[in-house]
Amino acid sequence: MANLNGTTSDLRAKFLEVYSVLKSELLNDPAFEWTEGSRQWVERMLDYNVPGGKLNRGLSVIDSYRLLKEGKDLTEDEVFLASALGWCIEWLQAYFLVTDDIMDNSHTRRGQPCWFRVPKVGMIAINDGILLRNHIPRILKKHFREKPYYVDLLDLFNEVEFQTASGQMIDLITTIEGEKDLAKYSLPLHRRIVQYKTAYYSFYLPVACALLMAGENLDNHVNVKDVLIDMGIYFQVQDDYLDCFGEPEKIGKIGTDIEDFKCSWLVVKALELCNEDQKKILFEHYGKENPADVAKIKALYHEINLQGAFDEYESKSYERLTTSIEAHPSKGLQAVLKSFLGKIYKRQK
Ligand code: GPP
Ligand code: MG
Ligand code: MG
Ligand code: MG
Repeated sequence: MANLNGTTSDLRAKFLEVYSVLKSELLNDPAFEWTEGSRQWVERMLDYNVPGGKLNRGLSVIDSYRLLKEGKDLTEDEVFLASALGWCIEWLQAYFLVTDDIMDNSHTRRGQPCWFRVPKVGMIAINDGILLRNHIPRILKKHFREKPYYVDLLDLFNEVEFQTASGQMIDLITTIEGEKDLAKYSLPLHRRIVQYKTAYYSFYLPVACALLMAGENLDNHVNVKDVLIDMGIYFQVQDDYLDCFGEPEKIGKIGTDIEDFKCSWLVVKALELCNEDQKKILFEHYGKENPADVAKIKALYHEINLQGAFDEYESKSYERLTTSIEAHPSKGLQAVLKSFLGKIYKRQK
């Protein structure tokens, strides 16, 4: 069998080829009577929203599957199927981001205007989000219908979507409580939000896909799941940090958490570190659209050295995660988890 495992850039190129295949299947889906206009719309919408990110979630399905096979070369067919599952996660992510940007009133994403801000798109973006979501079971049906793990795959995507939407719901309704009393924001509340809105779909889902493809029963991998959820929480704390302290050119988006009154890790930590006078500033200026209010909050964050608090959180998380990973009995799964952690530790985008 030819060596299909080559370099990372090879893998990326192969992965992108699979995107073209899946896109063209969707654009010729016999369940719909396509017109030139509708086909062009969907193609532009997909190219704008699906492939432009870091592709970490998608690529990690192939990576994880290969590590589970303990370095054995993957067949052409295995690479295609793992890539197709990786793309299902990227489609899910595109659906979440298109709709999240409307809900968060965001401006840019992946270095370009959010899809709903593109002229003539506007609220059509909501339906585009629904379409993106509907593409996933169509991809799965076309390529996995005959597999023994098909039902488990469908169930996995359904469960994870439910968890994410529930996390998004608490992310959104928490701001109503926060506006009444900012002091309600706490680390346990933050943890609950980010566990559901981010960790399941970003960290557990790629590995769970690889495990199902490898013929594993997910019920036997609860400890892997726990480590991945813990890693996903750390990843969203980084996202919260970068929302304020990241460079928009690097992260591809302009932060809106302060304006949106979000229960971000930063504001929770700030509540912990502020003296009474500083707390007054926080209560007065948090959650306001006005750039002068936002600037006051950012100045306060610098004053109390939130960056230092984050650095400490980051190294502690790294140590804790490394310890849990090394306690895992399977070397293959240790490698999967280590590779994930290596990709996100001290990330700047
Ligand atoms: C990240 O929150 C969480 C999501 C993108 C999940 C959205 C879920 C839906 C059901 C729509 P975020 O708002 O901090 O992300 P970002 O900073 O990328 O906007
Ligand atoms: Mg959001
Ligand atoms: Mg957002
Ligand atoms: Mg964010």
